[in-house]
Amino acid sequence: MRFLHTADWHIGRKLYGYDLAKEQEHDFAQITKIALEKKVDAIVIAGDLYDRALPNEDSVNRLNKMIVELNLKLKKPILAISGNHDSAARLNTGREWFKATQYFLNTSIEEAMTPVEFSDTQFFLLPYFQIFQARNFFADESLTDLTVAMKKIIKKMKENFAANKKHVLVAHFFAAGSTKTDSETKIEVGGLNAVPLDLLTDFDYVALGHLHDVNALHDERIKYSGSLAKFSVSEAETTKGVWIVDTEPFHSDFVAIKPLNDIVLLQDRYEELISPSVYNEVDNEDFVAITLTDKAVIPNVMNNLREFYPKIISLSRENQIVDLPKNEDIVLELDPMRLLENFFEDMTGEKITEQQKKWASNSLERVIGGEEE
Ligand SMILES: [Mn+2]
Repeated sequence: MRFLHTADWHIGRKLYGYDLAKEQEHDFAQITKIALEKKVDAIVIAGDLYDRALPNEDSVNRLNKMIVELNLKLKKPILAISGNHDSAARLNTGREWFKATQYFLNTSIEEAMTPVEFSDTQFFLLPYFQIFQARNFFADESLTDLTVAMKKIIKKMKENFAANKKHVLVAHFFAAGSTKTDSETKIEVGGLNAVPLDLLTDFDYVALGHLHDVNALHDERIKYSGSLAKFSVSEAETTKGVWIVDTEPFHSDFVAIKPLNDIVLLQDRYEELISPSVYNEVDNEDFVAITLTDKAVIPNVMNNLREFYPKIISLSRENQIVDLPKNEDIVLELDPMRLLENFFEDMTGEKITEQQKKWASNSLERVIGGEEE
């Protein structure tokens, strides 16, 4: 069979305060086109459908429209899992009747043990999970290590392997040896560590979500599709797209999608940046990240540059940050425990104790499920 592998749509995501709704719809339209042109039998979405656990109404409407388009109008089966940004419980609502139209959406470890079968392939849809969920599933209090948990999960999946079928794992985690970009996990507390690749060799293909760069990992059978759109300046030069995977004979092809509005990196002197030969080359709708090479002070530099580049998402000097657009993402990208420690010290003048840290870390573990990358 042939399927399309995508992930990390993050519907509702903002790029440094700019709404990405139009960009995401444009990218989705291309995915739809690729699915039709390549005549895929199914669409795999490897987690992080939404950007947050409580998406706003607009985001819910937009994702629903996309699923309706693929699943109801084009009649493409969908195989999906919840990622760490999604609320598993919320996505799970409707799971039973989604199945009626071949929209398979798993949000728990237990559901992942029963494969979804299509022609020659069994799909094991393993959502993002936290270690306490593995502890509960196996009723094993001693289970504190991700590698051990993954070993047990895969062992249990293999009990359901049909010998005459191909086996595809769909999952949302950080695979060992992968490289991260700035728009990914900054919150490690309570989250999962790296999964060793040698645990995954029993699968014919592993369709991963979580990391946003398709080049985060280079492995013939274990792949990240990367995110739907570019979500940080560090992804400016990456290519977005989807994998088209054939199970027999095995073959995979990356098909690129072209962004509606790209992230443009500019590094130059101020005088150059405000000359027509430079700014005329940049589309007004593109997001621009500027590095100034000047040493002198330039009064009102951000406002002046905005006349030529309306959508500046970052402005820095070669060696130091001068100014940044208002950006709620920046604080969120700091490690939350570090933020708390700093805050505690600022407020009380004392260092936080180990006991307090443990309490805070446990509380955080319970709430961050939907707030990481
Ligand atoms: Mn993600």
